[in-house]
Amino acid sequence: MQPSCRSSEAEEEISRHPCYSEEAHRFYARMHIPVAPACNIQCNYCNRKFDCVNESRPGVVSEVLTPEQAERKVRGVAAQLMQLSVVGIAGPGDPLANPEQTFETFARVRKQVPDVSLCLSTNGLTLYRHVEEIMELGIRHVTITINATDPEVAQAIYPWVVDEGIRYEGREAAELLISRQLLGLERLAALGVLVKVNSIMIPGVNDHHLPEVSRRVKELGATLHNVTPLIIAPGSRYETDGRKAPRPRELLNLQEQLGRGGMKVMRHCRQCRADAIGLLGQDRSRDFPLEAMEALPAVDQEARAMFQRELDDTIRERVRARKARALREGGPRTRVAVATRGGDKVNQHFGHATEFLVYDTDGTEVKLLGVRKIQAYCHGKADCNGDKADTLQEIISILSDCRILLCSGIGDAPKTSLNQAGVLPLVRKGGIREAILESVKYSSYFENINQSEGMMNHETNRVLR
Ligand code: CLF
Ligand code: SF4
Repeated sequence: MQPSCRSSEAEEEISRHPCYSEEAHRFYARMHIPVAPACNIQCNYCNRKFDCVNESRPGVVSEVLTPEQAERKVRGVAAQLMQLSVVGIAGPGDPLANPEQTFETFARVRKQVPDVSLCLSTNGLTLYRHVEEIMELGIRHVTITINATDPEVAQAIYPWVVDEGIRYEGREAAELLISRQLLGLERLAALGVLVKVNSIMIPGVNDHHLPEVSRRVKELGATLHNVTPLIIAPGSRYETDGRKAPRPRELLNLQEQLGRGGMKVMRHCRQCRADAIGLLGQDRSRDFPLEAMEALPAVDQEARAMFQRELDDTIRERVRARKARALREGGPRTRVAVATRGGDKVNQHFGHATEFLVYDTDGTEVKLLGVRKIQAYCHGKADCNGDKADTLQEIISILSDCRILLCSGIGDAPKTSLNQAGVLPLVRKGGIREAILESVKYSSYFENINQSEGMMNHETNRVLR
């Protein structure tokens, strides 16, 4: 295939993938099917009682499906969820430690719903052995979790790996895993597969090393780098060691550093469950119980195609408009946190939010900087002592670089505390972009009043509300 054909094909494949395209994640949905329970390595942040932490929220347990059940479920979901564009296998263990179940499931899905993209997420230990099957099944998106390319660093993350019945430990385990991950990446990228690399930022272990990881995986052909904050599974080695998640600002700085190195960086990852269904940030898995799938109508391919063509038009128009409004370089920026349940809307109460989307705006353009999980900190000190004031302080420190917080509702106590910390909480509903642009206008107005009348910030907010 000519390189230009390959690149336009890749662009099209990315444009409908909610993880590979920031724009697509507002419109297109993914579905994870938990068919892979076993794992062949040990990560120090993982506890096998729960789902694979590399692509899932820790502390979550998914019910494992057989390939036949998974097929039934995908068919039922595709019949109802027209925006379903990707079916992924990301656990609950490592998909390639369960190759029979994983590839049988993909083959069944490919037959039943040919229009969805197949997506595989793996620790990469045995990836190189499955390149042929991946190509034959037309799996175009593969994620490898690579936390280190230096065995010295990797040793502190992986105590052991098992390959073909042999257990490797220490440096030997680290060297084997890294060499296999890089080999798999290189082979797939050379064949035109869109390889995303996930890395978990572990302060004091690999945070300083991730720019080198980014450089190396880019060199080998990775399309995208997704760095997510360490979230420690209960009962894991890192929990015992007292390791901590990075601060949001540290993660943001690292992502910006990687971006400056020329790598495309994913900033909207939601660390999904291994059985998640819906738009990123939404989990509708409970809306699609396996028992209800039999009674559903067959998948209407024509209706799906028509629906998705309309979505494509909407996305193209948004991208065109965004480019036309390109950020004015050097203009003043305002950072805004948004509480949302998805759907590209401000629609979440402050008290119920488990994450905030954080944007920068110059008053004309709005740019997503990343997702800040606050549930992550619930595994920390604030949650353990059950003290609401501590929890609030934790949230405020996470949002301390934001000028405005948008949510659909907020109580008096957090409102006052946020104001005192210099974060202006505003109650808004509706589209995120519109709400951000409108609120930035308001905030400037009230800042002016503050200056001329010497009013306190929290007073102006009371008037605004
Ligand atoms: Fe799933 Fe992963 Fe495929 Fe996406 S998720 S297997 S690439 S379809 Fe996406 Fe979820 Fe982040 Fe993964 S937001 S955890 S990056
Ligand atoms: Fe756990 Fe996933 Fe690591 Fe396996 S690869 S040990 S399931 S985090």
